[in-house]
Amino acid sequence: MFQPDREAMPIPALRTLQLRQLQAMLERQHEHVPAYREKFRAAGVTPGDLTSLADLSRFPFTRKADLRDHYPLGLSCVPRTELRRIHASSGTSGKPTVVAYDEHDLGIFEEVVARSLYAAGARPGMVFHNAYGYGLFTGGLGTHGGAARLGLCTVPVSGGGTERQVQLIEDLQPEVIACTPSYALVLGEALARRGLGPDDISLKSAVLGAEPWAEKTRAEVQAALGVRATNIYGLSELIGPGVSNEDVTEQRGSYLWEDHFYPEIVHPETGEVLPDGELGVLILTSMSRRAMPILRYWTGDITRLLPEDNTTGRTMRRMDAIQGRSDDLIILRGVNVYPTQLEAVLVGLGQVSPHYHVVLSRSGLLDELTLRVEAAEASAVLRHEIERQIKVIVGVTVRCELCDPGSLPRSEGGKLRRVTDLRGER
Ligand code: DLL
Repeated sequence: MFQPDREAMPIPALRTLQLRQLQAMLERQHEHVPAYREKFRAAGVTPGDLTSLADLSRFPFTRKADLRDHYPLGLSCVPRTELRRIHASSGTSGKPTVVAYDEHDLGIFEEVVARSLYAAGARPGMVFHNAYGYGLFTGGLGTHGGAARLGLCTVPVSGGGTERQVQLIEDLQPEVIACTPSYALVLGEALARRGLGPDDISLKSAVLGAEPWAEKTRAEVQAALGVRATNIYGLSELIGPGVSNEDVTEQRGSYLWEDHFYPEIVHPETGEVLPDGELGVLILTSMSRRAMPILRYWTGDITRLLPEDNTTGRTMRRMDAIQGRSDDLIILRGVNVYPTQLEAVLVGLGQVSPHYHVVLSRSGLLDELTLRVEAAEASAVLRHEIERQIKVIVGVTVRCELCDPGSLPRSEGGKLRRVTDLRGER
């Protein structure tokens, strides 16, 4: 599903479409969402002030905290009865961030994912091994909907159960696989253990995302699975996966579906809009969504918009791979974790001091999180209880290490770095 009328739209027409959609979105937010009305008032702007795309920089950012403050559906523009799906991702305070879709929004979600899968090399009639997690996470159901729209035959295997996944790849002969890049490496190893090389399986394309990854990983996945791998980017607040995707023939920069998501790059400290080509925080506006359009969302992801020298005929801009984050979000095997979620569990336990430190490392192919905590008594029971509660409450497996009181770093007035990342380049 290549949509030339959209993906190759002449730039002046694309800019006009964006402006019209942004104007309509601001009006709807102003009319239906008191929180946006208040944000506009505080910034001294009204929807009528947007007469050109450049005017958008006068409007306020939306941050994760705004979604949390108006949890669960305070930023929704439509009555509850019009909602057709709700997804959620983890938030800093333990409360998830909720995103709601109406019928129209689910149609957009399918369209942008179908476009992404097509760009990744998927074609109608192919079998699609979907190993993104199904459930509240947008990865599984999001790619599923797009695959149906494109005309793929989906195997909704979800995450985990590596041996079964390998068996299904052998038996059902999928041409396309979607999963996190780190899991693609795990699958590659599992295939090799069974004596299966890239020529023994049918896979041609891998659609990898939900966590940062580097060119080195691309080469490893391609060699292990015999695929061409492309980068899919997205986030729940905007829609889910399918905000952008690389083209399989180019593999350099993901096309941002600019008819639905308006991108800006801003300076991480001043918030000033930076020109194309410069690194900064990616800000995205989901212009066309009806139920919960988000204005200038501060993604925290550091990247740049690439100048338009592409070879595919698309007129939309590409974004570079994500270089890092401007906040303390940890992405552990595709799951978003904030250090404060771990802290909340420790505080709730009451038997340890609130001083803790997170060390991220790599064991073999998978990321590991070691949580170092100060405790007066180093008992194995306490250690296991912390690990168990974090698994149940936060949803990730961590290794806990108890240390002597006073031994962990303390803040020296500035921001305390709670996280040491030893994972290096992938
Ligand atoms: O991870 C949506 C998704 C699902 C994208 C499947 C791609 C594939 P969240 O759980 O809300 O949504 O996490 C969003 O994950 O702000 C980035 O920091 C990170 N992220 C997502 N895709 C990429 C990528 C999904 N391709 C957060 N490269 C984002 C680097 C990524 N980071």
